[in-house]
Amino acid sequence: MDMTIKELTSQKLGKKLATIYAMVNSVNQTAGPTLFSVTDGTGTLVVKAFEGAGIRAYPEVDEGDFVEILLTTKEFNKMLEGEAIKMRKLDAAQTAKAKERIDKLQRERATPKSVPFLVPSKTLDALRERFLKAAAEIRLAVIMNRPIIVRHHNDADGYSSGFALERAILPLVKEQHGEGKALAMYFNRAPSATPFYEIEDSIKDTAHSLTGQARFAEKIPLIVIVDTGSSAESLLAIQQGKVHGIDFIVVDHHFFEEDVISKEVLVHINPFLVGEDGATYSAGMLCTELGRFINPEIQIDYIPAMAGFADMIDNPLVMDAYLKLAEKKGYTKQLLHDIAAVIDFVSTKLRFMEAREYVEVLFGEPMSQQKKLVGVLAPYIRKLEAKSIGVARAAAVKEKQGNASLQLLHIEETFSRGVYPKPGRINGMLHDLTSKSEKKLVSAGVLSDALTIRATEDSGFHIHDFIAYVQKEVPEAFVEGGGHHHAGAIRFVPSKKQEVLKALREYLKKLD
Ligand SMILES: [Mn+2]
Repeated sequence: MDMTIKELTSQKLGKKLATIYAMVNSVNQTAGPTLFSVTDGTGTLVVKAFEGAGIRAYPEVDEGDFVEILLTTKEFNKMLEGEAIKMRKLDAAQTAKAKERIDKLQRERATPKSVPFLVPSKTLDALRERFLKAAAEIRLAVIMNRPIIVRHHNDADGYSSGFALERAILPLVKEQHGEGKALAMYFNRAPSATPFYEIEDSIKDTAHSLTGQARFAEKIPLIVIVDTGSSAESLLAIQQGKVHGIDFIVVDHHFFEEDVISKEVLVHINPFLVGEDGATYSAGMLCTELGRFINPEIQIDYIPAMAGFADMIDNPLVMDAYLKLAEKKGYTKQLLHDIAAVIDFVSTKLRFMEAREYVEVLFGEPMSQQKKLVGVLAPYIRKLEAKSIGVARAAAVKEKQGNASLQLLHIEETFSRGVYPKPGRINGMLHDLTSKSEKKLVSAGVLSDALTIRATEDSGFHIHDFIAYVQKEVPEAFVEGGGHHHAGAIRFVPSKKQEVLKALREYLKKLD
């Protein structure tokens, strides 16, 4: 009886025989039988064939071939497995027909349903086509047994973005491959230490994938970069991955000077690409909306509000609407702020670990555990924050540059190494406090090879103008950086620190 894999897995075949027509994804020789992983567009099935212990069955059938298999099925480790009675390679004409049918079925299955956004927003409306395309590519990767790697910024918004996609994608992987090992093999989420996709991460991701391909016939992955990736700093790392066949999707909300990324990736989502402001939409908000296109079943409505608070998103109407959704799930504004602080704190401890199960607790699975964790850690974190604020206030140096007030905080001279909060957050908290009484304020946390900067709206400070200025005035400092207009960071050659600070003072004088 001719059957599809979906029919096989949804009905019990018992002792009866069935025939399927499928493409071979991979062939693995074990010490016992040969394992053929096959797909027919409706699903994937591992089919065992036994010729003798460790002897390759059907040696004429290889990866990429189309076959007719007469088989029985049985359950193995909670997963349905086929046992081949007979396998035959299809001829050229049959292969062409089968390929066309499978391609069509896979594309159809990959096409996402167009769901309404959680909140009304013209930014989201302008990005709708990109959301649909990204969701289709991600769904197709799952259907084609392609591993997916999500790389995210290592702060609360970045984690929210990565987790939202994890919640959307994992159930699809489970449906495709069953539980167990597959969940680790076909989906991976990991934080990036830098606020861009760096060449080191790119080389490691690639090396890992090539090993998987050589040893286990894994496919080359689709990498989704979130809460980072839009700026030119990620270009080399993306191009490096593409050399090896990796495809990329970027979901970001940070400003970029020039769009050099779109032409390199399958889909690029960023409010700035459609004339909107990325400071009004965080990556966690965007990824939650994208997650709903990938998998409309997900229940993560509280994430956008938390991610928005974490990134201090300036968009009152949209934030109110997201907060209402979170409140319906039992999350108050205070609790969301506390969760964001706990995620930020934990991210500094986990560093490069994926920590899937721990992150699930952080995000409220279950919510009772999340609340307990916040109850233990949030007071401790607030104490650390209060201490750093006290230390920072005493150590900060203020100077007048033109009409602007410059507040300098020398991080390394003031704080122990690796102290929490991170320099960017300490500088941000100090800035928020000082700006209550000071107009035209620019606050800079100074490190030996970096500045983290916050500025008030009325200061006229613009991180990208400043970067252009210092690049022109002190070219030998090799300044790079980015961020939002009034919040950002730059890095430079350590020996040019004094020249960079001088350029900052001169830039501020010119703002009048
Ligand atoms: Mn962000």
